Amino acid sequence: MPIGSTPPPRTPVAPPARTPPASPPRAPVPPAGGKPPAAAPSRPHGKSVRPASRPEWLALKAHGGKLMPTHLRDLFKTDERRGTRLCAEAIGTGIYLDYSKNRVTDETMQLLFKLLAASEVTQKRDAMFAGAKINSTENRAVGHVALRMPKSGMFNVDGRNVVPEVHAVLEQMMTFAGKIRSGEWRGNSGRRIRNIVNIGIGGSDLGPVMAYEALKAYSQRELNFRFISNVDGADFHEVTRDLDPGETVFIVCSKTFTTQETLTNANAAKQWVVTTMRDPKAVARHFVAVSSNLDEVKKFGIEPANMFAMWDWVGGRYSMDSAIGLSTMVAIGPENFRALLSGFHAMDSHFRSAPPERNLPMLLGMLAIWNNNFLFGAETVAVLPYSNYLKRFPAYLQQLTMESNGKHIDLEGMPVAFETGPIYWGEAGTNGQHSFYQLLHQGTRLVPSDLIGFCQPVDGSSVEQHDLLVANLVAQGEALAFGKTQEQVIADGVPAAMAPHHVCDGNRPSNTILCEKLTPQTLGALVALYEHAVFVQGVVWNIDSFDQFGVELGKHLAKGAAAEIAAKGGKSTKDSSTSALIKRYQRFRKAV
Ligand code: G6Q
Repeated sequence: MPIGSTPPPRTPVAPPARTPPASPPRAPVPPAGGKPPAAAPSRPHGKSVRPASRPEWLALKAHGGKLMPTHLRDLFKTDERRGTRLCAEAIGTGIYLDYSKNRVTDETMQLLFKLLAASEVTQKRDAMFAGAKINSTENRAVGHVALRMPKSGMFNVDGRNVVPEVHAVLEQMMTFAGKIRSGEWRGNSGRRIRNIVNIGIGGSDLGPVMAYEALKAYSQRELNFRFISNVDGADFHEVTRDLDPGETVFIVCSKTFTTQETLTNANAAKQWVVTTMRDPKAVARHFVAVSSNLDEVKKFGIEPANMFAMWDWVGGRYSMDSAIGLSTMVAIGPENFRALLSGFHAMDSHFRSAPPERNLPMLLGMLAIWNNNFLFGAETVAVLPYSNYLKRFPAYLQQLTMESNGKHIDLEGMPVAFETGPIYWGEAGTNGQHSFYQLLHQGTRLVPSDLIGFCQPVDGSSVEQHDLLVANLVAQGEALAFGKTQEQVIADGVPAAMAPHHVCDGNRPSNTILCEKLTPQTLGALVALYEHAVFVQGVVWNIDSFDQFGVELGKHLAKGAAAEIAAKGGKSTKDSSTSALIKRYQRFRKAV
């Protein structure tokens, strides 16, 4: 069967979307612990309609059903210009999005834009940029966009423009970064600093690690950058085992400065420095902090002058461009860090001004909703960057997307009646091609993919080698969309009996994000693209993308478990499984 013809009837696409029962008016979900429901959070944007009851949502549901049998081969065959029409560029960011390999028609896009309008995405976007407390469950403004505003920018939190404070911290960061990079900042024994170790976890780790890896080619190579996040002592041990504390500065990144893992590792580092250097005063020259909690920072022994402020209106997973990015600035230098911020800001401006049909975050966000809620019920999204420098980008995006939109309760405190945030995962291409791509091409599950690539290499790799990398990227998009028909397989000489094993059905959607070059500016724009796409999805689903109470439950229970492990005997307050595991652990730990 030639490419473009109707797919065989047995096309193994995704299982039908899980459709939760239609939602009659439901009572708000009571909080754990049987306490009476808290008062409904105040909503800054008036009353909302439940998303799945909107006529625009229902129209998309019906349209999705009709489009289900359509193959991308047919869509491309009937519109020769599809590949140049269904794409958009964010001018000034170097980012181009080709979304033509999604199973969408012009009608689909129109219906998605109608849902976007009915969900008041632009109004809520404007409310975010105006400093409204759109994180309503925590009654907080969502101000990461203020972190990259120029000095003349305006972002009011509780009636105060915070942009001057942002720039004051940036100046402080630049002074520190300059001193480390030039060698002016000396360790306690007068030695030059060669190692910078970031201690933090979650939003205080994933952004810095990803940015360092992504922009390594721009970094000052004689400086060593390392990252400690896990409370597993192995992380601290392996990171520090070959370092000289006299040449090492620790950046303790913790917005709250109460996070168990970070404080445990910071204390281990302090003990290591003080013991090895035999001087408690060494802390002053070997530790700086990024936090919003001055009291705890002082208690730890770090001088207030060596603390870089952040604010409660910046969420951890949205903070890589705040002082949490101090290690990034030391690595790539103040000028490159400014370029990173300008990339973020360029995408912010694009998000605020481009019409939906040319607005990259809106397109990416609405297409994710289409695949997730209407066409396939796709449960995951594969992020496939064709750049080895972006190998930590999937992990970074996992937190951004899943911590933001992994919610089942809406802004009214009611369970949602549809799937929300999909599972994000991925790996740098071409490595993934030789492992899990098999499932993408021939598995029973349907996995939409974001293929990310760059037109120019940043390192010393040859043009030929880079051409090969990009050839693989475009070939994968092609293979996912069009597959290989039975006729093609047989024409290649495969015996008819074996042909089914060789057939790739195709019709698997992908976005291709093709950027000019991986520069600090492009990285900023790319991250902001996903930040805003996540925002768009959260608004349409009517959930709070900026809280993370699920994460906090784990933090709380770990404290109780640690107390039971440390206690000698006594009655367990845990369930029989947890308590038996703790007892078994205590028995064997003692034996060791
Ligand atoms: C991010 C989350 C979470 C947070 C970490 C670290 O949005 O809130 O990942 O970043 O728990 O918190 P601290 O920075 O307060 O240590």
